[in-house]
Amino acid sequence: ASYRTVYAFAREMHPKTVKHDIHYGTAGFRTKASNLGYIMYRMGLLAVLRSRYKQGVIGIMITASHNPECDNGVKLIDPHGEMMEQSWEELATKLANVQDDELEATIKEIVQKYSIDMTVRVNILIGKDTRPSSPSLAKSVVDGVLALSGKPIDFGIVTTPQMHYFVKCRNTHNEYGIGTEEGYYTKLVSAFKRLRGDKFNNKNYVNKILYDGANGVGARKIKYFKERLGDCLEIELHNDAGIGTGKLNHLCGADYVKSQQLFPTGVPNIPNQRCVSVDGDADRIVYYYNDENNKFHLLDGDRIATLIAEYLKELVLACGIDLNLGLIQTAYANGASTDYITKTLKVPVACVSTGVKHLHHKALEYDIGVYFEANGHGTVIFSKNAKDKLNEAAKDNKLSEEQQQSAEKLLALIDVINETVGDAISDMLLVETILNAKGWNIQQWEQTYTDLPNKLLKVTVQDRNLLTTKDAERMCVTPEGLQEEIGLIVEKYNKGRSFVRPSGTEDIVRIYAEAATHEESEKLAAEVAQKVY
Ligand code: NG1
Ligand code: ZN
Repeated sequence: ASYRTVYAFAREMHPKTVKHDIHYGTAGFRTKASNLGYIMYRMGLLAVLRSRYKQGVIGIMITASHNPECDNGVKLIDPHGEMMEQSWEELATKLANVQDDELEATIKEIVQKYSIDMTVRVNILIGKDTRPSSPSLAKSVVDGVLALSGKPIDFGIVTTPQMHYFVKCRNTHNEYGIGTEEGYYTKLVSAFKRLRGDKFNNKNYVNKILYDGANGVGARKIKYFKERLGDCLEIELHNDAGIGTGKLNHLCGADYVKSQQLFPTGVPNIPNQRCVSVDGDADRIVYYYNDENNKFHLLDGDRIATLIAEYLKELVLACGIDLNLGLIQTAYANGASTDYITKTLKVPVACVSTGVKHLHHKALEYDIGVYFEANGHGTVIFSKNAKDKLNEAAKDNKLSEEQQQSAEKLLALIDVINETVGDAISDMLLVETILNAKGWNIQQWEQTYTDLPNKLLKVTVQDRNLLTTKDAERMCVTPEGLQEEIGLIVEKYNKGRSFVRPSGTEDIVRIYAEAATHEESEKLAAEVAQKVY
């Protein structure tokens, strides 16, 4: 009987409105919000199937992250709090594109293929960002969940990383943390306070930060942190415009700051003042400041990753436990950061394809896996082995006091970190903890290495899928001859490096170039772009 409901609902309330196929990409489905009603409904259906199959709680996040306010999107979250497994992305694409009258048959196919028991009672957690289109899209998701007799649990407006956290908590019987907003704030803030102790300021570190909320959910949620952090860390909030003002991500936010390499609007320009920007769903963060000559300085995801890796390595050494630490980057990582990590920090670096799921997956191979995309999306994950050993060490009276304390510090750091996915606010608390521990201002952090000037371009092509790549997207395979041409161009530049790849989230090809000087990096990017058309 429930299959009948599926079709009736679809036909009457959520009919397919778009003719062309749309794909579940690196960030789920993402397009103009007005085209997404039926997709949301169908993702509600899919979540119930996935939940019954995995016998666990599944999450659905409605957001288009850093994209313009008129866009929206949806992605599914697996029981461990990770992005939905890749094999099911194809099912998502299929279910999204069939005709309304093929929905029931498609569902039956999935049920049969995966031997899904359709009588299992399941909970689906639903969260959304601040976009004006999100409430009605959330209703469509709820209808999808109900059509297959699942139980929707609405978390209202939350950040993407909060959703990942809730899902993980609910699937681990609150062992990871309490699966509520309050539980989330309490876990992160109490660990942060434990690490900071009563030394709010330390040497050159001043406990004040300007925070650009991108006029989105990151602005809303930081208020809960502010209340709880008190004098421990002063967060001055900017870009907190209300819902529907059209200002979301506009001339501000982490994506704007990183891709334009510009100071955002709406944040006061105070020389040498440490600032951060988060993106529209608060899973990315970048640091920056303007110096006394009004020159802009960006400290991006690579910078955050190196700071974290260095500090964790120090602590692991100090507690004398044998844990392997690795750092995972993508081809977009600045060459200078890779050099610094491998040669100076002597931490092994792996390079994987763009998309957080690839980084996360690779990071699981280490006891401590630090992963960041240059754009500021990343986190740290700790293996069970690492956690067990640290818990033992913290209690082991045969160890020196310093060793025990280092283990305790690492355990507290684990609690500041949202291990499920990149989390702008959690990452900020982690960076602030490290800067405080080192007694560093932002300039000292920046001095660890010098970024190579770089340029990111995008070009629109007829069919971006004609471009295929290998070697973690650093080389292109087709069109034939393109890689050789790029190679010849790159050779002409001092410290030149360039690669092209089709975007997984937009209908464009991206071109990245870095070289010894700013002018050269721009010229190199432009020359390579010429070859892509
Ligand atoms: P695409 O559009 O595939 O380049 C972009 C980002 C990714 C990732 C995803 C998901 C760049 C160059 N690419 O992917 O790093 O964050 O969006 O949001 O920043
Ligand atoms: Zn985002």
